[in-house]
Amino acid sequence: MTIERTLSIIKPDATARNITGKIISKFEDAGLRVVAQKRVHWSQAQAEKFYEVHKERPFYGDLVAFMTEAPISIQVLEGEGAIAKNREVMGATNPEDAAPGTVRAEFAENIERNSVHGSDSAENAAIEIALCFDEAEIVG
Ligand code: IDP
Ligand code: MG
Repeated sequence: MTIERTLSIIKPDATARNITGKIISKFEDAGLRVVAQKRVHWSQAQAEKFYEVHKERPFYGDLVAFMTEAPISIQVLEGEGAIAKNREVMGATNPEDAAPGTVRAEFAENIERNSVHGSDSAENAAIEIALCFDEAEIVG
């Protein structure tokens, strides 16, 4: 296993319920370290750009509206196999399919309002991290 970095977002449904810390605890308990973090309120343009890969999907407009309705917490997580490990801690996209103990099983409201984002590949992790953070903001 190699040390990787991945992009994680705590989504508006979760920040609104004040459970940011509970979610971060799950990452830390799994051996992932927060090496960069900020709380921001995305504009429509920022959300559209981040989710550009999904622009042909039927839920794109709703997803952009959801991601801009309240602040989000964006973090870079670092650790051994961080990309897959983060996805494991997050659980399946649809909370009905998410394994017990995962973030989405415990906290997600539904398939859209599912509390967290995580990069799905090394390539996308690099793209998403560069989109959200300057190199100098990643401090270890
Ligand atoms: P992921 O977040 O597990 O990687 P993706 O398929 O990349 O899932 O979808 C991105 C986000 O779009 C999901 O996390 C969720 O918020 C939303 N989403 C995905 N599928 C649906 C759907 O069928 N209906 C509504 N929203 C969806
Ligand atoms: Mg995805």
